[in-house]
Order: sequence, then C-alpha cells, then structure tokens
Amino acid sequence: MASLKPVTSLLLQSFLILTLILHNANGDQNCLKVGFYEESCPQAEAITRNIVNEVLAIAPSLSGPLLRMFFHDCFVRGCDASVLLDSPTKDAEKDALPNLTLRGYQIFDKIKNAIEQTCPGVVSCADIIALAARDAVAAMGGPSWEVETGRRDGIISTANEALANLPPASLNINQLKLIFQQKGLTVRDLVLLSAAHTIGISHCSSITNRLYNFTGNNDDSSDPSLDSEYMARLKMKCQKDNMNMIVEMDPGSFRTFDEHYYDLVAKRRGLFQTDAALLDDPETKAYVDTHRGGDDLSRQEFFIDFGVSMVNMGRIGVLTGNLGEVRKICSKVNSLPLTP
Ligand code: HEM
Ligand SMILES: *[C@@H]1O[C@H](CO)[C@@H](O)[C@H](O)[C@H]1NC(C)=O
Ligand SMILES: CC(=O)N[C@H]1CO[C@H](CO)[C@@H](O)[C@@H]1O
Repeated sequence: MASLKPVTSLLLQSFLILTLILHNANGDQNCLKVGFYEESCPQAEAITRNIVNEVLAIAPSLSGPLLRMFFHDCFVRGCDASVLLDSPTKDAEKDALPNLTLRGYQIFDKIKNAIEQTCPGVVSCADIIALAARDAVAAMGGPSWEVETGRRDGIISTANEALANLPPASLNINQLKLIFQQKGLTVRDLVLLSAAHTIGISHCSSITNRLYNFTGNNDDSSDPSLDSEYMARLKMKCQKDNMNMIVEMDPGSFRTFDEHYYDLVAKRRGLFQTDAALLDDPETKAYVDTHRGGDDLSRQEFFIDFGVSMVNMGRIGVLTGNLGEVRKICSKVNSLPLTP
C-alpha cells in the first residue's frame, strides 16, 4: 500500500501540471472569458453600458436593433463584427436583404470612439456588439449576465453569406432546428433566443406572405396557424399596399423585456411563422407551456436561461488569440487586403 502512494501522487502531480500547461496554452490567450479586458481596458464594459443607457433613455426603440445586431453578427461568419463592415461595392452583410431593417450602426461607432480614446486598439467591435446586446436587454427590464469577451474582428463580410445564414421568418420547426444545430446551438437555445422577440418591431413586409400570400399563389390566403382575431388586427395595420408600416412584436410591451413572448406564442399570436413553429416540437412547446402566464419564479428562471443561451450564441465561430484583428473603426478593416 505505502509503496503505491508516491507513484499515485507523482501521477497526480504530472496530471495537474499537464492540465495547467494545456490550460495556459489555449486558455488565457485563445479563449473567451469573462473580464478579458480587466487589465487591458478595465473601463470598456462601463463605457459601453453608459452609452447604451444614454441612447436608450432617449430612443428606447433602438433596444431591439441592438439586440438583433448580435444575432445577425453571430449567425454569419461567427461573432466577428462582420455585420458592421461597409463595402464600397455594396455587397457586405449589411447590404443583404435581411439587413434592410437593421439599425443602430451609429451607436457602435459612438461606443468604439469612446473606448478608443481610453484604450486604443484593445477592444474589438465584436465584443462591443456582445456587451451592447446584454446592456440593451438589461435597460429594457430584462436580465443581465456576464458576457464572455476576447473576440477579435473579422475582415470579410459578404451579402451572400448573410442571405445563406440568416433564417427567414417562414422556416418550419425542422428547418429552424437544423440551422441552430449547424451553429452549435441546441433546441433549448432556439426556444430561448426566440424570446428576444419580446422587444422591438417588425416591418409589415416581413409578414406579408403570412397575411396575404400564404400558399404563394397570390390568392389572398393567410396562415391558418395564426389566431384569427389577431390576423384581422394585423391586416388592419399591414394593408397590402403599405408594407413599410411597422407592427410591435409584443403589442403593449414591445419596449419591455419580459416573458410575455411565450404567452403570445401559446395563444397563436407569435408574429412570425418561426415564432409559431415553437409549438411544433415537444421540447420547445414544453418550454413555452411552462413559461406562459408565468409567475415570478418562472420569470427568474427564464431570465437566467436567456443569459445562458446568449452566452452560447456569443461563442459561435469566434476569432481569438492572434486570429483576425482589433478594428480601429468598426465599419472598416484596419488595412485593405493586398489583392488587386
Ligand atoms: C429564430 C429565427 C429568427 C427569425 C426568423 C427572426 C426574424 C426576424 C424578423 C423578420 C424581424 C423583423 C425585421 C423587420 O421587419 O423589421 C426580427 C426582428 C427582431 N429580431 Fe429576430 N429572428 C430570429 C431570431 C432572433 C434572435 C435569435 C434574436 C436575438 C437574440 C432576434 C432579435 C430580434 C429583435 C430584437 C428584433 C426587433 C428589431 C427591431 O426592433 O428593429 N431574433 N426578427
Ligand atoms: C407570393 O409568394 C410567392 C412564393 O413565395 C412569391 O413568388 C410572390 O412574389 C409572392 N407575391 C407577392 C405579391 O409578394
Ligand atoms: C442599413 C443598410 O445598409 N441597408 C442596406 C440593406 O440592403 C439593401 C439592399 O438589399 C440596401 O439598399 C440597404 O442600403
């Protein structure tokens, strides 16, 4: 017995050392972590939060775009701020059709400017998007969570990739599950992240087919899965000849981040087919059912779950370590590629 002991402890020791080495090799340098800028730019998170709060105090309707920007960034090429890049030839992600309705680019410029003045060249635009999304949710009465940082910015942005990777509002549950799975997200993440539609607005153009052209034959057909009373109301707001109008995503509380989204979905009043589709899978439906008309406890649980799924989304395809760059201006790569 006694002679075995040193061997065991030696093994244990080398195991610990090995773990430490492995951890350092891809831990601090190459992984996301909470508080990545603690030493290099301790003010980064507070600067972001203050500007988001300032902007939303004046224009709360920008909270939706701030949250949505994170989704559009992460689903196309990973969370690398490629969504913010300008293209001289107008074929960047922001030029693709789903973007039409993205707003708030100037807020990122404002935050980036302020941070660059304090710690130049340190904080990535990709991290600013992740932080601003968290702060926007918190500012609307939603949860807050610890945001992992350490992302670097990408240098490529194409409209085609945005089209190929952003889910259209007409997807069914299987297509939705597949696209989330391809991003490394779970069915649970799907039902949680969809609840982002508790804030913000939609343009009528995003639901026109659901109201007037459901079969695709221009025959005035509407989606039977949408509550008929609600359908009538939407048709009043979204008349065929005026698809630039907007509707609230969660009528009455579109500026409050709450659990009410699940009430709507359960009542067949989710705005998009993708919202309605959450009733078509046992796991997503179960989450909707336990969180509709929820009490305090259920709301607390949803708030925690939502933060977890936002962290998961924030890990999609990230560039860390020496990959990518830290952009000086969020809409431009630091140096143009050396191609003719
Ligand atoms: C599940 C697939 C999803 C689809 C098909 C989808 C689709 C859409 C569409 C069509 C709009 C309306 C755009 C407009 O017409 O103005 C919208 C708005 C919005 N989406 Fe999603 N979305 C999805 C997931 C998400 C996720 C994961 C988030 C964030 C975590 C998100 C956040 C938002 C927000 C906050 C708005 C309101 C934007 C505003 O107020 O301007 N969405 N979404
Ligand atoms: C109706 O739907 C079909 C199929 O999606 C589409 O090709 C057509 O352009 C739509 N019509 C209108 C008026 O949007
Ligand atoms: C804000 C923004 O860049 N919107 C662009 C979205 O895409 C269309 C083309 O599909 C452009 O015309 C918009 O300028």
